[in-house]
Amino acid sequence: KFTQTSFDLQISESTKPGARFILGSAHDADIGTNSLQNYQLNPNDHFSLVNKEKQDGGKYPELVLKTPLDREEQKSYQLTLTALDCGDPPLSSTAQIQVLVTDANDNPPVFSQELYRVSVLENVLPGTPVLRVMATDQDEGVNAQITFSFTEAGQITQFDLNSITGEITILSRLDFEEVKEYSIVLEARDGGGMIAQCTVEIEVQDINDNIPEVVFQSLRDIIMEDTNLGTHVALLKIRDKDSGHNGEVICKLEGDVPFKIVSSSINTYKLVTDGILDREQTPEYNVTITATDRGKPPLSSSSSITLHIGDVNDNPPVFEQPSYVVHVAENNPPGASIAQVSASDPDLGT
Ligand SMILES: [Ca+2]
Ligand SMILES: [Ca+2]
Ligand SMILES: [Ca+2]
Ligand SMILES: [Ca+2]
Repeated sequence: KFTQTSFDLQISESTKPGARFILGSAHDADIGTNSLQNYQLNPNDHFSLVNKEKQDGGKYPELVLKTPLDREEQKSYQLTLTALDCGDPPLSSTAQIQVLVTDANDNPPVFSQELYRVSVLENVLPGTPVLRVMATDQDEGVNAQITFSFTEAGQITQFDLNSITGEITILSRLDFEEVKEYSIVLEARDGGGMIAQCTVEIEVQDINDNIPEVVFQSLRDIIMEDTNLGTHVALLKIRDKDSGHNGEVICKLEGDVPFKIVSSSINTYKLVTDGILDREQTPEYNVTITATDRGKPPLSSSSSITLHIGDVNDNPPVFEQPSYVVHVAENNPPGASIAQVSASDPDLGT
């Protein structure tokens, strides 16, 4: 008879094969061959039994681990221990051995993906969630408790990571014109110190947040009024820091002026004369160029210059009257004024 009918054993899954565990012995009231001879264990893959003898001849069983345990595969075993005597017929009694496999931290956390990719608009507000990484750990308890962190936390200023949930949020404003993509290495660490890493790639998407600019270059201060048609007056440079359609700019000359713009290379236009200039009629022109990008919605800006028309002597002097009739009395003293004529000239200067 066993002194107890069941045994509870706790064996760590990290226990090496060959390890022995002492079990309680049974008592047999008989003596000789009828007394207790042997212990047996039901056949199983992981455990075997050795019969040990005490100094006083009493026998006791030792449970031996044959092959490694894995709590993640099977966390308990029910074994049956049988004690036999050598009587005829042999008598036996049984006891249950309940083996509970305790956890060892033998599994690192595992991310649901090695690489996470996400894209966000450059104008997302701080606090906006971007992505959530996930990791699992097959162990239990503290050995499966995961905390997340950035591997190079000191260098990451744009994003925040919740160490418990794995959620990444925007910490400060992004700018596509400055950084188009972030590649961040993340770490998951379990309570036993095992680590896994994953990479998060955050692609920043352009939005139309830059107004196109018009800059006048190589401007002539004065354009002579006899300048030939098609003469180059100024150079225009267009700038828009956005990309794609958001940075594609259409230029337009406003109003009815004797000039036109001609595209000369990408984002460069020439302002050329395109009509008759007449200083005497229009001494200066205000030329306004509007640049509009192709974003949705489009952004635009205007820039103006004043062009001064230079004088050319293209007008003869003109008398006020085509002919003058003067009546002069006789016997005038020499030198007396007899009449006044006047002429004017619309040109400038002398
Ligand atoms: Ca673990
Ligand atoms: Ca484990
Ligand atoms: Ca733009
Ligand atoms: Ca932009």
